[in-house]
Amino acid sequence: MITVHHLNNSRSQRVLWLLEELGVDYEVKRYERNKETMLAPPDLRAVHPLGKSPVITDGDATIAESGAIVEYLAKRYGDGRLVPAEGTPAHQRYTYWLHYAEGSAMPPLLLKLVFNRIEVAPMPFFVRPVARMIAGRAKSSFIDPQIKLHLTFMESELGKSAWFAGNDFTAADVQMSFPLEAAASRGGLDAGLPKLTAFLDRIHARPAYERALDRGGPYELMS
Ligand SMILES: N[C@@H](CCC(=O)N[C@@H](CS)C(=O)NCC(=O)O)C(=O)O
Repeated sequence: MITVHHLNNSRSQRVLWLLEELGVDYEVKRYERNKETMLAPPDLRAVHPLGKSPVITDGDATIAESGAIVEYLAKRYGDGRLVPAEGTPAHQRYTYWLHYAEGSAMPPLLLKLVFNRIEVAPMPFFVRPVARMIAGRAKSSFIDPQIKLHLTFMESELGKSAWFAGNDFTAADVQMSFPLEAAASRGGLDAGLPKLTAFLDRIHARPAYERALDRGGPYELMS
């Protein structure tokens, strides 16, 4: 039996979604973020030394890193579904997006989250204006332009085909959902990006996505 070690409001939601798309049985072990630090509880480190979510266990195997989990589940349980045929251009694109989501799209979105939090963090009143100025500069000079660059790129790619790897929905779309949901909650995903907005609407309407929300509990990404 597959166990998904699921942290609330986190990337592991997309693993639940993929399992629902594949129709595979699994159990969910829930972990709650620390309300102040937003970090995962220490017991997640008993599953994997980094203590991050998602991580899954399947028999004797423990698999961390969402791209690796998505690849593992699609290969092992997909029976050819949700992965384009090997050796095709669609498979090349599939591999690209599977890696791009965490390797390229997430870093500026994570920086945005960190600097947003710095702006509102409790600190001595005389430090606050300086901290806010530095955070504001980091966002306006680097982070926001990088996010825009990536969103514009993704928007143009979705102008070429209905889904990221081609005209069929694949596990790469599941992997790509998280950066787009993070962008939507952190600002930056607006009416000027209609293809990305439509992508989110389409995935949110999928019955498997809905079922995964029922299994995972509330899902509200930090802004
Ligand atoms: N690149 C990793 C990132 C894992 C990660 O940072 N997960 C976050 C949840 S979205 C986490 O566990 N945060 C809590 C913590 O770092 O303690 C992946 O895709 O699996």
